[in-house]
Amino acid sequence: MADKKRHSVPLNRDEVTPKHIYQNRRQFLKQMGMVGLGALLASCAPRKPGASDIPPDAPVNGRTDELGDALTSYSAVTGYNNFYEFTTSKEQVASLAQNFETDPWSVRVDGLVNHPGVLSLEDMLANFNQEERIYRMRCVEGWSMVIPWVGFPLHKLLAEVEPTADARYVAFETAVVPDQMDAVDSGRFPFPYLEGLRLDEAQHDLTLLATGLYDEPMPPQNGAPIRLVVPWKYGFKSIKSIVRISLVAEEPPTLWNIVAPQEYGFYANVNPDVSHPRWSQATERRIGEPGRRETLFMNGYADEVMPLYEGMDLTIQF
Ligand SMILES: Nc1nc2c(c(=O)[nH]1)N[C@H]1C(S)=C(S)[C@@H](COP(=O)(O)O)O[C@H]1N2
Ligand SMILES: [Mo]
Repeated sequence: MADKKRHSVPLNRDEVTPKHIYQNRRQFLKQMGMVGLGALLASCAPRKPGASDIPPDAPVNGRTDELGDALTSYSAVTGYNNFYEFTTSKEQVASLAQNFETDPWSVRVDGLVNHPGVLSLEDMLANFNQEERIYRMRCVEGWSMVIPWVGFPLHKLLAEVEPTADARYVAFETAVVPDQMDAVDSGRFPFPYLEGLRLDEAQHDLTLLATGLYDEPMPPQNGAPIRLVVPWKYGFKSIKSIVRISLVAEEPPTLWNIVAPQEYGFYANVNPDVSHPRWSQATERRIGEPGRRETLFMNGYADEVMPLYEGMDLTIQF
């Protein structure tokens, strides 16, 4: 691996698994899963087999989020996706993305930081303990899922690169690979997909860089090998297949805000009281459930995240 780019992040010895224990990423993630999820898994059934061995509608062992909502099935989480670089057809993302090349992968971290650098996926798996987070995901279109992610809080990475005093926002960018992503040259959207968070939102403990789901490495259709998950915001903020993270002083441009600023604000916090101009956001269709259910303010995370928005009018700064 002499040609692997070096990273500037100091290793935290307590969290490092020696690299010789893994032969490939899948195995390595499982190892990290064993480390990070050991206590949780000890009380569970035997570990899941490889993704391809999971029957389409395998029961999810009665596992739920903290509100008691059942996990969405693996087949739905990995078979109904938004990833417009491949297609706008949710059912076709999985097949069109299946050969997306994500190894090797690295993320450039730059801008207003004391320690800019290029982090390989292996660096991030080794340096940041991988943990499971079961989060609700609410798409702005009005459907939702409950997904058991594997990953690490973004604040750990930010702490390593040390934002400078001028840094106030974090900008994220998705890969653009025209020969592997059928729709990036269609002209319909101004790729690369861009997203952004205020620095304090990015540093919130709920904000995750996810490297897998259901104890498996991230499937391509879900944003392999590393994507953002911001569970109190509409799903479009949770940008996939990230290649660049930049600390900046001004609110960064975001794809959906560029395309339709009246419809998609920078904050995009889940809010049943603020309608999308073309539809109500009061209810949602939980994939796998009949009917609709009420959408929760801040997607049910208000207790944790409302301190971020003190003094803001969330109907204006939506
Ligand atoms: N790069 C990129 N990231 C993206 C999207 C996209 O089209 N491209 N779609 C977003 C939207 S609208 C949603 S709802 C979620 C869907 O994530 P999932 O397919 O893993 O459920 O990804 C978000 N991240
Ligand atoms: Mo979405």
